[in-house]
Amino acid sequence: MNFKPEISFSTRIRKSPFFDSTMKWGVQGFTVYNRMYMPTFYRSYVDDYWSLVKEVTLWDVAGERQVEITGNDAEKFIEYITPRDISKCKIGQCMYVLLTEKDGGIVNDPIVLKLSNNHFWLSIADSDVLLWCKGIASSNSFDVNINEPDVSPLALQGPKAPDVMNKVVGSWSKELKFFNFKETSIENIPVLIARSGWSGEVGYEIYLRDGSKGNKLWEIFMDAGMEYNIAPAAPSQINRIENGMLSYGSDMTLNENPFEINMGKFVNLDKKANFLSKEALSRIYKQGVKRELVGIEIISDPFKDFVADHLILQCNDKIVGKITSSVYSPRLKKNIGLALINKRKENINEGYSVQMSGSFAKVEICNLPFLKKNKF
Ligand code: THG
Repeated sequence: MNFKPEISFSTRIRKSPFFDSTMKWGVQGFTVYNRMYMPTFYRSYVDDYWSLVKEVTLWDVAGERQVEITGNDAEKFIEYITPRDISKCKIGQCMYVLLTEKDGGIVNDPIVLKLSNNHFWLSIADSDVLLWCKGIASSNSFDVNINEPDVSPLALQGPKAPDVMNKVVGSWSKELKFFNFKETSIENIPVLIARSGWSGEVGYEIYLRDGSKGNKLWEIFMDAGMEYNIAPAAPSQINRIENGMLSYGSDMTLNENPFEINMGKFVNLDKKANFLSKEALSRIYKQGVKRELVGIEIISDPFKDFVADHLILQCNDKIVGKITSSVYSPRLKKNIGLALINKRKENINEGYSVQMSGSFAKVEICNLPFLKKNKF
């Protein structure tokens, strides 16, 4: 028998401000992200992917909630929860950071947006950053206010995204640099527009600042995008794995530290500001890590779907790690993935395999990313 269970809807899980529009435009799958339904596909994962890499797509990513930090110690507080040096972040800039616990474990990997000197947003992945931040702030003496504002991101991604954005807000959007943003409005709807997005393609994120206007904003972009063949879509697992972008919960959790997932470049151990994970990360850096995150190719028939299990990796009959994400890439015409494995001596690539549906498939370790990004 082939059961296809559904996620049940209830009042406990939140609906995004774009929910009605996504239903109207034919959403076929949802995940739950920060206690909010978030679309996963419309026509099919592969059809949605081709629209993203060839044309332009609109995504409801309202589940990427904002944690707003204001107050005199706002910057000091953010410095405290991340090992990255954010002192160089200018107003109007975004920065990708890892939030880390006292033992160096990763709590989340948000984008920081600096709105003014005492005003920041953390645009978070799927974990309880609001609670963690409130706990840290109330057990230390930081002069900060922490809350979840009424802000919901939409993503416009794909090679024709600049044309659509140009039509909606004008030509300044073409000059907006990667990871910079501007506050503006679209037909009186307050928004913040950033050049960013979780894909290897060029794109923007539109942070809606009034949840009651979600469906109106969605239709404005759909209307403007018609002549460019815009399609509703969602964060693409295929595209993000091709481009070596990680997903919190899948490829990293509280049990991994930044060095194990090859994100040492986002750790500034000697930054000026004090931070919670300083002692632990300094020790881990000195000792070296025992695991590494690598790209893999799985030599087998094309996967039909995104693989929803952490498959166990073996090397010469010994368990050496797990595949954290894997999918068939229609562009590369092979099964690709990310894996967390025991650190190899001299980057040895022999003898790796994975057990899938009763038989073993050969696994090859490769360099990341699989594809060069087209986004800059
Ligand atoms: N957009 C917004 N919020 C988010 C995400 C997003 N919150 C959750 C999740 N995604 C956070 N994770 C990432 C991971 C990677 C990137 C952005 C958010 C990213 N990385 C760039 C890359 O890999 O090319 C470069 C980062 C850098 O070098 O600074 O963009 O997508 N609003």
